[in-house]
Amino acid sequence: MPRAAQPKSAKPKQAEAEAASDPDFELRSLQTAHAKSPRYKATRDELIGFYEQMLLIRRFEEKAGQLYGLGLIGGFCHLYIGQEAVAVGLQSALDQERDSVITGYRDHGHMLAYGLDPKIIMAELTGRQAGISKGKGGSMHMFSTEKRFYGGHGIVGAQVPLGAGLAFAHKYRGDGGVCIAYFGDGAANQGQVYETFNMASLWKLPIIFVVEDNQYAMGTASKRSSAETHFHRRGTAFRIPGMDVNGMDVLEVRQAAELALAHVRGGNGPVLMELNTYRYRGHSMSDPAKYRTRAEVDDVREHNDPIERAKKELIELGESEESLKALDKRIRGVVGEAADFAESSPEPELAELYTDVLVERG
Ligand SMILES: Cc1ncc(C[n+]2csc(CCOP(=O)(O)OP(=O)(O)O)c2C)c(N)n1
Ligand SMILES: [Mg+2]
Repeated sequence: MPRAAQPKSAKPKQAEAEAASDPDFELRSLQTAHAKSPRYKATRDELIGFYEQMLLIRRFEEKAGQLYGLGLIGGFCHLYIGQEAVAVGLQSALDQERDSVITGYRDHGHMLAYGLDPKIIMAELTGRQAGISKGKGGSMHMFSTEKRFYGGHGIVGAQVPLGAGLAFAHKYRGDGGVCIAYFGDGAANQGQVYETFNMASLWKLPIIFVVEDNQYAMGTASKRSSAETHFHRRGTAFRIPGMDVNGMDVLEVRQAAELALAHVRGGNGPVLMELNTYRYRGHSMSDPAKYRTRAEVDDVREHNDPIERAKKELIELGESEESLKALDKRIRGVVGEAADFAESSPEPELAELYTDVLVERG
């Protein structure tokens, strides 16, 4: 016997009424929606694209590590290995014509995920004229106004208020853009972050705050430094909705990014996303990594690697091991060419020392 037809609007109405009487509904709504449908339904081609970008970041970073060891890269160098799914999942959802991105010093992956040429990034790392910052910035100070990538910042947390400034500009100009401001679990304990949360929420700025929780700030585990390690809850006092996302699964990151972007583009103000991830290498190239065991790192590599996860899914979708091997070979070629380009490019002219420098007159 057919069941009595339910009036279609009954359930949503009830939910709406419940939501209206719950002052904190908005704060949880994105996380609730995310938990219901956490993974992006990618076509095989899309998943290959994500895989390729993550692999490019990994191979690029491995090469950067080698060049550093050979003395071809000087200064600080913070590698992104392990965190690839975060930048790729989030930035693949952006509209590159209008959105902007800002991050800290662990920035090579974000630039590659934005489609910037590996050659000019590697040339910057090796301090060459052809580098994206004319060889004067190095690893931590990469910048491209053309691509709306605003750095590359060495002062922990400084990019967060700057990101709010970028978001303010989007709103002021009415260009429809959204800013993604990335920062670490360590930076999340800074005062300026919360001053920014307040202003951004008060002014309903189009910004997504992304905490890349890679579980360590230099040698300190987040649980040793942070009273609240559920970073997505930290916007609650400023009425910023939070999302808790598996940063080791590119499809989950992409899906969460879409929800967050729709919320922000709808004029509802900021979202705070916690991306749970892990860095395999030391904090920087000069980190002896005595604060954790080899077994801990190996365990994540073996069971939770974002690239291996995507590869397994591609094979399940019918992609052959051979074609994935060929893809890896091609990416190694691209990275090799970037390294050759960087090594054979000239250093900046001495006159370059006097360009793009801010001098205050007394
Ligand atoms: C204001 C400031 N304080 C301290 C430092 C030194 N420092 C550089 S990186 C870092 C740790 C930051 O960790 P986190 O925010 O978790 O980012 P991650 O390195 O893990 O990406 C510290 C303390 C700095 N650069 N700036
Ligand atoms: Mg960290």
